Amino acid sequence: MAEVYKNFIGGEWVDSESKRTFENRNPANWDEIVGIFPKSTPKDIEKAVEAAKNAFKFWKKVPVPKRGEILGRCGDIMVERKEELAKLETREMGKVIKETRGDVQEGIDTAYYAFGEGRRLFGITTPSELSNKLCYTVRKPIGVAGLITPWNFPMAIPCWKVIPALLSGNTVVIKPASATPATSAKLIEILVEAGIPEGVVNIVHGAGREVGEALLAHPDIGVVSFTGSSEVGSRIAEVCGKTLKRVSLELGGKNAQIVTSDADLDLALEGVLWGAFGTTGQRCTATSRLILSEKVYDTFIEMLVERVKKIKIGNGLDETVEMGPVINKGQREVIHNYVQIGKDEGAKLVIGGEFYEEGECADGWFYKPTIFKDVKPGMRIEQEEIFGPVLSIIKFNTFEDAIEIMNDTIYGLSSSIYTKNVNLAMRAAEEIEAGITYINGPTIGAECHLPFGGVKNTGNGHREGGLTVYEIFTEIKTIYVDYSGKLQKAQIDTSVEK
Ligand code: UN1
Repeated sequence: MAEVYKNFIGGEWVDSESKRTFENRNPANWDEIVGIFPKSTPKDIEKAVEAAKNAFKFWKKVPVPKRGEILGRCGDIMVERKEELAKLETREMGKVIKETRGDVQEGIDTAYYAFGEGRRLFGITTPSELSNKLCYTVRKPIGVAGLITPWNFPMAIPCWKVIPALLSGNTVVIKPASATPATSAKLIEILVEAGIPEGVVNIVHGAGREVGEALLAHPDIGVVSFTGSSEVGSRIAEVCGKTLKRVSLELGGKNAQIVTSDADLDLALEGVLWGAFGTTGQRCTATSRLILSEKVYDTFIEMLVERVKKIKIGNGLDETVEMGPVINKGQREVIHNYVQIGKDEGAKLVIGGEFYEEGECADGWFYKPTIFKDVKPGMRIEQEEIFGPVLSIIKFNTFEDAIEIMNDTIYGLSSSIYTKNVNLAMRAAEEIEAGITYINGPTIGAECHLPFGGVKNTGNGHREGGLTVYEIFTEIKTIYVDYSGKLQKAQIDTSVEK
């Protein structure tokens, strides 16, 4: 039975003023309706922002460790409800249950990290150039945060944004992806149960074009955080630029794994399988390219294809299934279209490249794990983000070539190298242009207490996660305290008194 959800505005669960609704469905079984949600309008956004603006007046004054305690309790509740949340997430997003447990765990980690950070949130103290004067900085909240989240991590990414925004003392209006709104609604429920006061957190469901735009454009929103495509990100930056809002963007990727000839090939194989086909390739951090040494090219591809043939595909609620469907029909068409482009460009399709016409997998948006070899640098399948289970293999000769292929993209989120040669590993860490480099690990698997984000068109210079996320959600205030009892003039009183 489909559950009916509402918006949460000013401490109350309410319908949209439009009275209209939309539904979301299970991508593994399109007949199954997961939930029914309010189809909101800019008027609902208006109300949510107003509630958040009022709540900001007191929330900003709550001591940070107290805010942290509430967020810690949110982590506790998520621990208790982990299994139920993971199941719901698999139903609405499609990824396999082991992965949705991981997604919820990332939310829990983020909550506990914030709980600890609530007792730090450090500023700096530094000497003054004048005597008897103290200089220090504190972190202040910005105001109302407008958060727009994607469908591929329906729990982790909302947590990455909502939790540090709240710890910092901001109030929040979140618009989750309309493909996966149920998990985010549960997060709000949990925050309320944990003790977040009314108005501090608000959720408005609906389409990006209608409610997302209204949120961005609202003059009372102080900071926007968005994860999604570079195309939408650029539009968001434009809208936010007009009203000089701070905006943090986490956008596309075309991540690659290099495998050198001396690498542990079995390990590299496990890495690329997990990186390329985990989450059905629908991560910003997914391994979309494999840059393979010519010395191991044929052997490694043979090993890879043998293993890919054995990947069990199906409904992610089955514990034995390794790969679920893609999110919806539209996305499957995008993927299939790229496969056609790859063929037309002259890349060699070695496995996959089709969807299921019959059997259980025909009930949802499944796509076979797909590998192209002999992909040449510059081909569209080598350059453009596909966001699906498609891996492009490119051959390299020298290490320098491998790095050049790796870096020749407009994106720069994640990257990986498998090698036993410590010099090559360290050179890769130094020379790869990306926000994240893994040595002997796949391109996926970021931990919540480390900075997350990328260079070039992957974003606009911010980093979520770790301490760096607090740069996004706080303003720094510099405080000078002169306890000399006299007027001291900086830059003017330059003499050193005895
Ligand atoms: C994303 O791909 O949008 O590192 C986020 C990872 C996850 C987060 C990915 N922890 O793959």
